[in-house]
Amino acid sequence: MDKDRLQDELRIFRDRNFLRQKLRSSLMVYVLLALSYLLIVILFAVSLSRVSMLSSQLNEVRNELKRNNSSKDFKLFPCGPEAREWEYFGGKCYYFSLRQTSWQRAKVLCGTEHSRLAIINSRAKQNFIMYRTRNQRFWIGLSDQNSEGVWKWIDGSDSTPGFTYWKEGEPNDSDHNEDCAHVWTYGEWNDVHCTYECYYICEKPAPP
Ligand SMILES: *[C@@H]1O[C@H](CO)[C@@H](O)[C@H](O)[C@H]1NC(C)=O
Ligand SMILES: *[C@@H]1O[C@H](CO)[C@@H](O)[C@H](O)[C@H]1NC(C)=O
Ligand SMILES: *[C@@H]1O[C@H](CO)[C@@H](O)[C@H](O)[C@H]1NC(C)=O
Ligand SMILES: [Ca+2]
Ligand SMILES: [Ca+2]
Repeated sequence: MDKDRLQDELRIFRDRNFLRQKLRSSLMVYVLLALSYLLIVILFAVSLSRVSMLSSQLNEVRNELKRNNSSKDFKLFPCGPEAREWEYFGGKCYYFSLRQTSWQRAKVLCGTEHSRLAIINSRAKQNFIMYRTRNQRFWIGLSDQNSEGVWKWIDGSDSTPGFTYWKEGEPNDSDHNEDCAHVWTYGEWNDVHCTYECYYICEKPAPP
């Protein structure tokens, strides 16, 4: 009887021990699983940050290339690489038209390009324009349409107190009907009918 009980207890003890061992080993497995999971997550995070670092570096190089390119372009084309028909002078950009039209139409056409007919208010600008126009007739932003004999620039400023470069004997208001000004031979200014058709010069500030 006693021996039986002893054996029983021994068996129970063994069972318990076996159970504990089983529990311990499965716990071990879980811990290992958790650890490997953690490792995978860490590896993934590290590789992700590597990739994003690489792509940001790539972006930087690309931006630098773009900057280099555009700065080179801006040295060659200060009015913008997309506006190569505009010529730079003294902080402004000038367009010398290839078509001839009336003064009024020229004014509108400059407006559609976010510019206005050129205002010549210095000898330097006059030199630049006369060199470029080579004795061809080009409208400038000067007229006496509002008040005969009172020549005003297109920005509303009076022309008389400032720089002028009229041809000798001009403005002569021929036929009492010459109210718009263009540059002519040697870049000198002349008044002519506003419906006369000639080239024109647009002017706008250079991009920053
Ligand atoms: C951009 O230009 C600078 C100097 O002009 C040069 O040092 C740099 O290497 C260039 N960068 C690239 C990406 O070409
Ligand atoms: C830089 O300019 C060169 C040629 O001028 C062109 O081939 C290249 O695609 C440009 N790069 C960028 C990033 O605009
Ligand atoms: C007046 O100016 C016009 C040009 O606009 C010219 O053809 C004409 O000969 C000039 N008239 C006189 C009298 O100078
Ligand atoms: Ca006139
Ligand atoms: Ca005239």
